[in-house]
Amino acid sequence: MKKVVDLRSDTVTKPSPAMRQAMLEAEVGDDVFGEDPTVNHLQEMLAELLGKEAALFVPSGTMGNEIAIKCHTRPGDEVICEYGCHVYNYESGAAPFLSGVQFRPIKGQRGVITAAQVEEAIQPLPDHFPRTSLITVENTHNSAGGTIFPLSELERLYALAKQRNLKLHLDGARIWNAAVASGVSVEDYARYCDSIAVCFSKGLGAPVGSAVAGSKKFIVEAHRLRKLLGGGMRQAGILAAAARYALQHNFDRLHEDHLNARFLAEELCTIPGIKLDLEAVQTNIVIFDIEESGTSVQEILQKLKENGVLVVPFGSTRIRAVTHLDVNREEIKRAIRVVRGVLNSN
Ligand code: TLP
Repeated sequence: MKKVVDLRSDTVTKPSPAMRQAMLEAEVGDDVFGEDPTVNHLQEMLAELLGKEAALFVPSGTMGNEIAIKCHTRPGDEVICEYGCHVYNYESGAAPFLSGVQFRPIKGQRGVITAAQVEEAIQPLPDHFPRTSLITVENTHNSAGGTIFPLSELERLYALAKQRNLKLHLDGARIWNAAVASGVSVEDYARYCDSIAVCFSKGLGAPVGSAVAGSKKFIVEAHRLRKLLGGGMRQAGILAAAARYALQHNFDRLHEDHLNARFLAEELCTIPGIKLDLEAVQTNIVIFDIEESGTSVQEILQKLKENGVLVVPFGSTRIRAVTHLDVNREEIKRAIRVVRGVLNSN
């Protein structure tokens, strides 16, 4: 029985034997008391890597983003974001629920919103408008297909935020991919935001774990909110050890996933019935449209599954495939053969 090629997300990776060994050997303590040496070390490492004053280990990317939104806003405020972004679409409505804010989504170009667009979306001051207090940016942008937010535009956005007394939060769940693909350091990206959320459990391959980073003041409040949200973990060093291992060993290799995604995308383009924006394939995500095939997404997904390939639906006519460290080039080639076979059989 051949291994299933699981391209549903880079979240599906399993800890390698070496990562498990690092977890086994982790020194631990009670992290709610701030006494877990491995968590503390990871947080210090990360703050330094991102050039921020402090960082906090949290259970998930969603919690990291939501803590940041709650820190930077008051109920009734408005948050400017891009239409397809994660905080607006895929966090179960957490921001309105937990922080009492509403979103003002603006349509970006491959996930990128400009300072000019944001400036127009900032509410005027009179009392009957919601108060704009926060801008969120996603890098890489998941639903745009893993696209990179250009540093120059981020710099302009941050300058605008400062000028208008707004905060800027960066959802950097896949900032690692952006850095490897663009050659811009994570520190340079993080320079132009007040807070950043990063994930260890996506392309870096850790089983669990994310973090937020920012000023010391921000992290003191983030620490309180993590407890409030039920995210205070005890001997979390076992998880932090996996995250630390992921950062040390799986960061530089992300370019392999990018090459695999590029290869996959270029091959998918040659299959009749598939449409794909090759320019959007900048990191490890490939989104393709199957409308012209005359078959439904659900039918294709089912046939792919029967042939050992897993992907996820992304809207009514689109499918997303994500490359990661548990899928090699041979398996990508197998996935391409299966997709070709399924679409040709229609
Ligand atoms: N994204 C998941 C799904 O929720 C869509 C995936 O499979 O890609 N920010 C971004 C940009 C993300 O893509 C995700 C996860 C998160 C935040 C949330 O991370 P977790 O799942 O750890 O809460």
